[in-house]
Amino acid sequence: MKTLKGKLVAGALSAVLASASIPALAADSNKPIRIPTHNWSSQVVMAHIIGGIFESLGNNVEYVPADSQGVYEAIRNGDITISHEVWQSTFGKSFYNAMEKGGLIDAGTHEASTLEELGVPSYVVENNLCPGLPDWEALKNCPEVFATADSGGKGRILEGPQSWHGDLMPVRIKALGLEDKYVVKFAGSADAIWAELASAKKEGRGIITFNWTPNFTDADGFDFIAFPPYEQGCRVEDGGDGSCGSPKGWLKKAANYKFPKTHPNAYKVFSKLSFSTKDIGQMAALVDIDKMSHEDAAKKWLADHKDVWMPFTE
Ligand code: TMO
Repeated sequence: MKTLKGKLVAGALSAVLASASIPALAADSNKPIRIPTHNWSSQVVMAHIIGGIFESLGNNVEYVPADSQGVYEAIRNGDITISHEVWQSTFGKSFYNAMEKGGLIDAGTHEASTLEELGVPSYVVENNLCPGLPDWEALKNCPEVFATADSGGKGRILEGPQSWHGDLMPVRIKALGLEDKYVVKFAGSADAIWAELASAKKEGRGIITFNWTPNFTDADGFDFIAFPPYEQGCRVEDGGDGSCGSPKGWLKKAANYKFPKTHPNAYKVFSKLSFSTKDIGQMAALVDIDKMSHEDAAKKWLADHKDVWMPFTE
C-alpha cells in the first residue's frame, strides 16, 4: 500500500510530467482541407487516403480537381491546402517557383524515390527488339521497330498528357538529334498509355512510352531508357540544351503556409506522412489492375494497411 508521502510524491511527479509534456494543440478549424486530384491513379487514390486519415481525426475535407502544374499557384494563394505528390522531375520547378513567391511550404518528403522517364516494357529488351537498349543511343538504329500507323514512318514515342511537363520530351528528342527518326505523340490520358502498353504486349510489339516509378508497372517489368544523366541546369528552362534524361528524384509534399496554424493536428499528421515505393505501387494497382474506383481503392488500402498509416497519427 502506498504511503501518503508516496502518493504526494507521485502526484507531484505526474504534475511535473504533465507540464513538461507537449502542450495540447489547439483544435483544428472545421473549414474543409482542400485536397487536389490530378490525372494519374496513385495521386487520386492517395488524395482519398489522406482525406480518409484527416476525417479519422475529425477534420472536414474537400477534393478539388486541379491542373497538376497550376496547383502550386493555387496552394500559394490558399485556394488549395496541400499537394501530396510533388514529383521532382515534372513539378519541382513549379513547386520552387511558388515557394519563392511566398505562401507555399515544403511539408516533407516521402520515403519513395522517383523516376519519370521514357522507357520500354521489359520484353522489348529481353527479346532484343532494339539491340543496345536501354542505352538511348540504341534508338538511332531502330526507329522502325517503334513505328505506328500515324507516325509517318518514324518511331513513335508515346508521351503522357501535355499538361504534365509540356514540351520536355520533344525538346529532348531534338536536342539529342533524334527528331528525324522519332516523333513524340501526347496521350490524352494515363489510361491511353496503359491501353497502348497492353495491346503492344499482346502482340509482342515494340513500344516506347513515358512512365514513372513508383507505379503499378513496377511489378510488370518496365525498363527506363538511360539518357545522358540529369545534371542541374541541363534543361532548357534552366539554361541548358535539354539533352539530358530525367533526375532520379524525390517525392515531396507541399502545403499552404497557413495550414499549420488553421489545422495544427492535421498538419502534424501530414508532415509525418511518408509512403514507400511499395505503398504507392499498391495504390495505383488497385485502380489500374484491379479496376476499383479511386474512392473504393482508398478505403481498401486504409483498411488493409493500418500498420502503415496509423503511426503517422500518433
Ligand atoms: C507526374 N507523373 C507521375 C505522372 O509523372
